[in-house]
Amino acid sequence: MRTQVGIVGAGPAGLLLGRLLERQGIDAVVIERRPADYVLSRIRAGVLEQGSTELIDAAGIGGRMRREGLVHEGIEIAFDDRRTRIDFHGLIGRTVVVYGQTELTRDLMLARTESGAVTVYEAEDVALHGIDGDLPRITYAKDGMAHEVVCDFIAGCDGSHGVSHAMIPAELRVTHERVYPFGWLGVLVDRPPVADELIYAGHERGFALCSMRSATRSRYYVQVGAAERVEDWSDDRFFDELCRRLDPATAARLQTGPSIEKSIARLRSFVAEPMRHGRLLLAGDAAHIVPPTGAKGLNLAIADVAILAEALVEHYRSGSDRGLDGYSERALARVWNAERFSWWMTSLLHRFPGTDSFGRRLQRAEFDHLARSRRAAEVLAENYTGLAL
Ligand code: FAS
Ligand code: PHB
Repeated sequence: MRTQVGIVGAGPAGLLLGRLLERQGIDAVVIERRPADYVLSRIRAGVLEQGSTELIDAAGIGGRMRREGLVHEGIEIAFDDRRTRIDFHGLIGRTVVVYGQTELTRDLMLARTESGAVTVYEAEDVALHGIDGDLPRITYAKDGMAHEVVCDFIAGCDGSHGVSHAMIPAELRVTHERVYPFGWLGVLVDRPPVADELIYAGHERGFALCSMRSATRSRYYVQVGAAERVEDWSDDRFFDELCRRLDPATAARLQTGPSIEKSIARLRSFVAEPMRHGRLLLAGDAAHIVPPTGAKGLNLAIADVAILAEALVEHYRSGSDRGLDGYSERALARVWNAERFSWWMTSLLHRFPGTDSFGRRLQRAEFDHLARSRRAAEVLAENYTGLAL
């Protein structure tokens, strides 16, 4: 098979890149190792930055997001017995949209099916070749047959467990990582959300987050130890712990119910540089990971893809590689800003094992400054709603 851009991975990064290229008449084939249903079954992000929603609109797949997504003008942040609201719209005139990653991925898959663009699911033994030459190739096996896709470029959108990032030569590759000594136990439940907006709670017992997917479906998280196992957490134990980390009025309002999904996400910050080598370009989790505290992971993947699509269109339209040559540096500038913000939100709101009284009082002072200073709140609002793409 021959295509212009071979895309490895049918997560949001790969599918959105394919969509943006298709809209510009550039042919792309997506190669995914899992079945489509499996990709959709993974419960992940829930918040889209304003820039992300505008790009999704521009890609022509924003209809359902605009109908079903929830526009949020702010978030609540609690710290022990104190609470403050960060009014994004009042402070900087921007908002976010609560719309699950699963739904965005579903919209992207449908658009791709309707356009007839080629997506190969359940591809086995996916491998990349010739990225230093002019005609890189993707090989894979399916139904016992060997296949090959000859490309002009390969976009590695295969997430943190993919094969693409390892194709950057070890002597050129620099990685930066911070592993946090805790994870997030998340529960999805078909009950109305406890509040109209998200509540981030930094409590003595640990972090908690009250989020949602719709007016009838809620998403809750509690910080748990790094060694915790999901099978040790019954629904009752989860909701009991969640309520102990919320203020009494909120806890009293919370409607519990049987979990329809329950999982633990380990938290880490990770960046692999550069995001390009030869004809291979990395985007999304294939190049970087952030703790979900700042709701940046999915939005970073979208931002990478916006920059990459622009660079590929420039190459095919004008023959210039200025965008491609600058892709890694431009994408990484935004990645590191998001890494900093996600690390800061995580450091502010989580209970770190071994933190002494001084460390805990520093966290409280950080919260008090945020609650008291309009400028501090504006900085959080600017980062949470996303810098302009
Ligand atoms: P993805 O991992 O979504 O997609 C990569 C795709 O590549 C997958 O479908 C995978 O099957 C495929 N693949 C892997 N190896 C392959 C191979 N060798 N060949 C072919 N295909 C291959 N972000 C937030 O903003 N908020 C959150 O609350 C949040 N929660 C998260 C919880 C968890 C458990 C995880 C893991 C991530 C979470 N994230 C969150 C981050 C997440 O949303 C990612 O940022 C987002 O999925 C990034 O999208 P992609 O880069 O497309 O990577
Ligand atoms: C979610 O709804 O899954 C969610 C929202 C905000 C975050 C992390 C996760 O920061």
